[in-house]
Amino acid sequence: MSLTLYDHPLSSYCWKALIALYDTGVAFETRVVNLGDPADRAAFQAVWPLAKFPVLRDDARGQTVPESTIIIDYLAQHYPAARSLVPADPDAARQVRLLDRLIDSYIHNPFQQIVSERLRPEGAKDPFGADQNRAKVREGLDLLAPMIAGEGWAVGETFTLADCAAFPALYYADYAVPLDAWPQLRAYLARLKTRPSVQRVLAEAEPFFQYFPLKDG
Ligand SMILES: N[C@@H](CCC(=O)N[C@@H](CS)C(=O)NCC(=O)O)C(=O)O
Repeated sequence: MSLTLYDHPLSSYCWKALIALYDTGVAFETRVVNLGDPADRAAFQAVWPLAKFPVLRDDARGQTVPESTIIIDYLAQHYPAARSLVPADPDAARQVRLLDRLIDSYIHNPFQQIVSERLRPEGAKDPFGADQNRAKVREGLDLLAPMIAGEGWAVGETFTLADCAAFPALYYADYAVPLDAWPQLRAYLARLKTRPSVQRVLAEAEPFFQYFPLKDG
């Protein structure tokens, strides 16, 4: 197998890459990384020093590709089945990439900080910081909502990188900042959940969900 994805089934950024792979049918195998195991962490650091997943290894092309957005861009460039994830039209591609950046920067990343705060040990909690990040997520949702006002996917009728980015960000953010105030995003999330690639990612994560720190609110 040429493609290996270093991942973890609960990792929101891995979901983004997995949705792209499942949706396009590009063949790959997964290498689940246990960052809590020093040997496994060291092995992963040898692949990518930051030890952040997902990372895609393409043995056929001799490439190691970190960062979820770059992985999807890479698949779209080099694997014909994945071409539609980034539109050929430059203006449409720019809109897809813009949404991807906005979603990651202003929803997904501050959400991650809320999770990090929850995982801090007693005595090192930072509820003020968590509230600030909740406010950032709200700002991100305010920004995104009018951009996803239609009935289709994030940019037109084709499922793209922007949709791969949107699902994990909205799904997880909903636990920290319920989407009820953004009905168009709630409806979009429901549409995303009908996608078989998304359903597969959710099913694979299910056994691990007990470890998600915000699952009980
Ligand atoms: N910008 C990166 C973010 C990757 C990231 O934050 N991954 C998280 C999992 S969702 C991770 O590896 N966390 C482990 C750690 O930070 O130690 C991407 O888009 O791939």
